[in-house]
Amino acid sequence: NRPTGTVDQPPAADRVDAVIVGAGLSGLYQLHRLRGIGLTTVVFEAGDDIGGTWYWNRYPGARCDIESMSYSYSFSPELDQEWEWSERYAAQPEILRYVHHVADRFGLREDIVLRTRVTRAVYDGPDHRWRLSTDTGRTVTARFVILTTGCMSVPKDPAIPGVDSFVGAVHHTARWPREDVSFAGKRVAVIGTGCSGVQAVPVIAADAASLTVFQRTPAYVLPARNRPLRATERSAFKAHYPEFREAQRRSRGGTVFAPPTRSALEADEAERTAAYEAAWDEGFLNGMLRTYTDILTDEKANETVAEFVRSKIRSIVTDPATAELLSPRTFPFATKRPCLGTDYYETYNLPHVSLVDLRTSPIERITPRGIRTSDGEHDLDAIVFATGFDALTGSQLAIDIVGKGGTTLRERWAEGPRNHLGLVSAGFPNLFTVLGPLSPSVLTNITVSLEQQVEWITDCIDHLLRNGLTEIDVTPSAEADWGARVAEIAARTLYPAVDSWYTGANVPGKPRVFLAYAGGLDRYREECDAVARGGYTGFVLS
Ligand code: N01
Repeated sequence: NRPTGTVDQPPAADRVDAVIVGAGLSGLYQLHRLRGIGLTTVVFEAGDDIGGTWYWNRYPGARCDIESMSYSYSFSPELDQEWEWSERYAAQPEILRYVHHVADRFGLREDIVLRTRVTRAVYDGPDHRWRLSTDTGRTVTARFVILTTGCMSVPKDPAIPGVDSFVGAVHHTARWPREDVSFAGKRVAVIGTGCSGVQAVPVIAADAASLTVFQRTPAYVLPARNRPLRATERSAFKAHYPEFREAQRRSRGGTVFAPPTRSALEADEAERTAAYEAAWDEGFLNGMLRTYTDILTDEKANETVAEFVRSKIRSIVTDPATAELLSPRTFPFATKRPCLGTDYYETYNLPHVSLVDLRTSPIERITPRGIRTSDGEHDLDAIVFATGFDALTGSQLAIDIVGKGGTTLRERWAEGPRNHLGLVSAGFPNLFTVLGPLSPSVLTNITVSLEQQVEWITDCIDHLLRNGLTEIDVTPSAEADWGARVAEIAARTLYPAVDSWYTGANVPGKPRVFLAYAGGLDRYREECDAVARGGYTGFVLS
């Protein structure tokens, strides 16, 4: 009982029902669901294997900061029962093995075309189809396009002069080679101290002859407390997996915990310290945020956590000057994503590890021998860039997308992204985005968010096909309302005032917009469901 309006063509054809761009966690699930409603679908993947984020980010120490039992698909109870996570926080190789297991188990590979980057997508109005071009010369037309291109998949150019002159090895954490990289006996630099740098630093330090960390802004790093999972623990968890998955779906951010009930400022110092100590010992990304209600909304409340973390840094790092340099003071706790680390601060006590403060000694250029700062030259054998991404909008704008009337997405988003529900932009019909801007995305456990969006998109396409409709577009007013709502919710928090990748401030020239929906995944899901139930309010179906 295939829905009406689908085209029965093999994926090698140049005419399919749907194209999915990107074979990471979102793309694979989107493929599975579109097959479920009978669509012929092809997935184009730029990399030479599937896995997306977990394919590219194979740097030393790469690990998820959401617990493995939570950071996984929930759509298949059988998958939940059969897969065995080995650690509390899974490392990149294990997550990639899981992705491959899912692709095999659900027979997804045959519709995935690797080593093929979608470069251009043009909407043919009269034909109601997208014409896609790729860097291999293959072209295809599709009724529907789903961009599962990742929220952090375009590495940011650190724009430091002289990189090409360096005679040693240069790596970016997000483009790590597949073959082993050994730093044994080498003098290594890491530039950047966000979550990637924080994970890489202790592991590289264990290998290298010397490690110099070039830091512009210190991060708040909480201990991960990673450990192996016991078989008894896993089976006890699995006995209640369905209820846990349901609780995840209903949660604010895709992780399950009891929400706080009091302001940090209502508690006295002893009570607060006890709460923060417990969170520190537990090792949870949201550990501190779940102590009190106002950590992300009140600067004074936030400062109590920030100072607690600084006190921990002072207690771990033996050199007081280094401890002070590592102490974040320029932005409130969690307004940039906090990091989970393993022995991060402890690493600075090692004799062969040093820290360069780029605020006082900026990099002037990279030279053939190393890195020259205003204080002199550091001789090096390898440089690791952990300098982040053009987040949330970068991967969509990397494709030359031309919508109705010849308008490009780059033009439409020149002042910042515009869409309805984070899903579709006006003038770009039948083009959906998963984990894109103005959706909960990066503020959540993305495995839960991506399932919610993929399921909504699939139901929407099914609705169109069953009703003999060809197009879903957005009214400009719905788009404007959604943008205003996302901004208004963000304005109630401390997020928008901070220079971060959440606000686009890390990429020179990028419009400054708070890029995620901060109202919670639970509320977002309700809004999306209400829109669908109401006959797709704000959208134009024809
Ligand atoms: O990138 P970032 P990331 N010269 O943008 C510095 C997720 N993630 O790859 O802050 C010198 O956070 C920059 O300094 P500043 C997670 O959501 C998750 O680390 O701009 N320094 C900053 O210190 C995370 O938030 C996991 O002053 C330069 C760093 O580089 C997101 O990915 C693991 C520079 C970039 O930090 C991004 O993390 C890893 C320059 N020219 C990542 N340019 C887990 O699940 C930038 N910097 C655990």
